[in-house]
Amino acid sequence: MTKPEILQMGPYPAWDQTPLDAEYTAHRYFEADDKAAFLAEVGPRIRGIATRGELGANAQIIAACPKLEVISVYGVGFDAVDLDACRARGIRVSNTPDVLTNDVADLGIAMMLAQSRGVIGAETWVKDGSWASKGLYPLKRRVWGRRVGVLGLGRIGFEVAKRLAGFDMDIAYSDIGAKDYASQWQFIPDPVALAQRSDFLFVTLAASAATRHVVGKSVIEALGPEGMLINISRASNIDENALIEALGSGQLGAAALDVFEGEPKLDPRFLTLDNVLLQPHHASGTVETRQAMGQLVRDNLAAHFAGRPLLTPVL
Ligand code: 8YV
Repeated sequence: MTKPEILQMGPYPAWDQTPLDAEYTAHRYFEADDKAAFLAEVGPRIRGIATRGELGANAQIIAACPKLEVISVYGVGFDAVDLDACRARGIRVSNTPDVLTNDVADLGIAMMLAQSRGVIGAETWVKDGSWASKGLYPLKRRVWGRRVGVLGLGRIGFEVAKRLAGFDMDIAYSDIGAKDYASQWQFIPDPVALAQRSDFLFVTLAASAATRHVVGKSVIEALGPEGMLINISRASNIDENALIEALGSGQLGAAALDVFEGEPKLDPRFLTLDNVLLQPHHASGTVETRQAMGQLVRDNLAAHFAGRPLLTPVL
């Protein structure tokens, strides 16, 4: 039997690539120099797309694949997939929820701790000889017991909040409605009010057109000069320009970010700020989670091509 032809939007580890290539003829979009010519050539034969959370599949790519049946996303976020285009053509879409939740939450906590306690600067202090030449490392701010807001109490936000409870933090959250599984935490519907009462604000919202820049100037200013913003969701949830300006002027105390507009080419102003911790979008980046994500990407494709329901459908 001939293998179904799929479009592959980005690289996968070898442990995923080998089994993928065994089942499909994977056309590597990310390796094509002339993407338009590449799409014009292979697009008409494509039945599936294997993509990644941050790469998705836009309307132009979907339109170039008239026989497209399924898009399998390696990631929980599907904001980069044009769902309207998929709906219009009955294209099925899957993602990889659950398997990455705990690792993403872990990194968010690590970022908060690292930034608040100055872990990165402290290591430099040791390695560059400052400890010996200048003496004690400057004092940093406590984490435990302080007030924290979680913006978006979905799977990841819930796991973040659970971990924060272990630090005896005073936890509140915003979401579109109060969650029946979160009665132990204060529900504050308005993100500005949440930021106002928070020392730390985690952004754990699933991104969509509706959540774009939900963290804007007013939320950032409400968090204030002593506050810290931690983003492990998508850059589009935050007005990045307002964030950079507030970090530069001191209107916001600090930030810890795993996601950026236009990543991996981030706004160069980030590199000049000393009150921001920058991470290379790796919150789900453990061997264990990435293996589970890759398996789920293939399992969803296999289910589709065997005529079975998707395991983790988005559409
Ligand atoms: C991945 C992600 O880093 O789950 C998501 O939505 O963005 C991340 O888990 C990414 O999809 C891997 O390319």
